[in-house]
Amino acid sequence: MDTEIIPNIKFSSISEIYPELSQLEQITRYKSLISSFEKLYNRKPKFIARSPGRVNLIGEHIDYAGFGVLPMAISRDLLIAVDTEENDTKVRIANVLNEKYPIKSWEYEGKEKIVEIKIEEGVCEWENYFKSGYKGILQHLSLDKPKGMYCLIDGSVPPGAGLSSSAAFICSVIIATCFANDVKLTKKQVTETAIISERFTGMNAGGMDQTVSIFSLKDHALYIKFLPSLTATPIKLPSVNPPIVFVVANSLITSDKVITAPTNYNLRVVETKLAAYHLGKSLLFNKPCENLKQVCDLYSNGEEVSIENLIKLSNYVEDIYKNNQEGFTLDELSSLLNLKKDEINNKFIGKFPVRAERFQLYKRSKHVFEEASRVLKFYELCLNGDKKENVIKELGNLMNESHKSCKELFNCSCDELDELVKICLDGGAFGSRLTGAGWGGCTVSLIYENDIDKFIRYITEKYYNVRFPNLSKDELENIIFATSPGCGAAIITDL
Ligand code: NG1
Ligand code: MG
Repeated sequence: MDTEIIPNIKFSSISEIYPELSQLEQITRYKSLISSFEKLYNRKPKFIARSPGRVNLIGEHIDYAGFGVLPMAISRDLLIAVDTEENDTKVRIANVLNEKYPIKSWEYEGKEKIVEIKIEEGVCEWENYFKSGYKGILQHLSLDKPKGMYCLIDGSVPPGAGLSSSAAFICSVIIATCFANDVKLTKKQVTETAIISERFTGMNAGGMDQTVSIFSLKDHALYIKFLPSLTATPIKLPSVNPPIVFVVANSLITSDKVITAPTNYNLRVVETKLAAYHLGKSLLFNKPCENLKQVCDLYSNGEEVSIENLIKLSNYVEDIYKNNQEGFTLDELSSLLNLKKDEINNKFIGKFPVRAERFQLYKRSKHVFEEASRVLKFYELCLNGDKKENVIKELGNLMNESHKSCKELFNCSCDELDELVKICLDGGAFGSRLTGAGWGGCTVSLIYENDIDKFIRYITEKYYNVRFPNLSKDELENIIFATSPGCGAAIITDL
């Protein structure tokens, strides 16, 4: 895993990337990207970088606490067609949807600064995603004179839908910049750079999305562990008869995570870390830990924490927060942790702003430990489930418990997602849950492959026709679709 590099794929073998059914459509898409590039820049692209989005099957909001997660890549991806320029260091970016995403360009500003990224609360310019990946990789490479680049982008991962369009974008930028400058990095180096880069957008992100975008193998989900160091293990889903499939359904509630981060995503990261510090402090007789990874360490010396120990941790959470399940104000935290308010700010909040009246330590840490144990159970079922009679039911139950916990303990669902999950279960899904950060975006449901059409018809009738009656058939195909596990990032050459 440490030495693998991003594969180079020839244009003629695009079939290595996409499922059989969509290959013709993809070839048309690539050809149209190339011809738009030629029209726009009056030159030919040298290569295309692509990285996929993902759907998380189970393990929500626990990657940044160091616990394992189990997502899979989807075939929807972000393409960047690139030509390089030896004579300057300027980057020009455009998007095939040029009305929504206007053309931008900037000069390389030297090894120290590289490029300026303006983060204002409430606005996130689209070029920030490009700049974040670009800055991250150039910081890593420290080149004297990066090549100028002409780039045209075409993304098919819906933004703000919990399918990780942001990581797909940033991973593509990183591999494109490496390839443009003749640098080879291992998949692990690219992933680690992408994780750091994404934080330049203002999100205190975990590492799931970048790992799955880079490491996925076709027909395999990915079991990702962060301890003792990042590992990504491809696994087959149980092969049962009739075969199973996952259906992604977009609630059409867009959650712009960068904008809502201070009260949502970044706040959850802070609450999770505060809980870890506090739990560590009490478990270790007053030697606090800085984050949940160290709470894992208490039981495991940096290895994966066993299900038994996760249960112990979860029981401990019940004990310690018996008298406070409603959360702590900053003043209360200050006396609980024996830290001054600005020490709390410096230690846990830092450069990612958060806003909260109360910090929920009980609910967040309980979710984290229980969700982590669900991931281990799901993984075990993928490894040995073929032989088990009730495997699909069991997988489904774990997904349902995960949704309930996201809703009630992590408070990252919303009414529309809850309604959609309920409709998916009424429509015959074995399990259904929100996927990704939540607060909007998509659900993922487990069904039999032969039921796809019937299932999609049911959801359309009960959810989309009621809430969004004017959607066309084409639009619906992008909103609700079945997916099989897709492959990871690639550079397509010989255009
Ligand atoms: P999305 O759905 O892409 O915002 C986010 C984080 C993940 C993970 C999930 C919740 C980023 C890039 N991704 O995903 O690391 O924490 O939420 O499980 O911030
Ligand atoms: Mg994202």
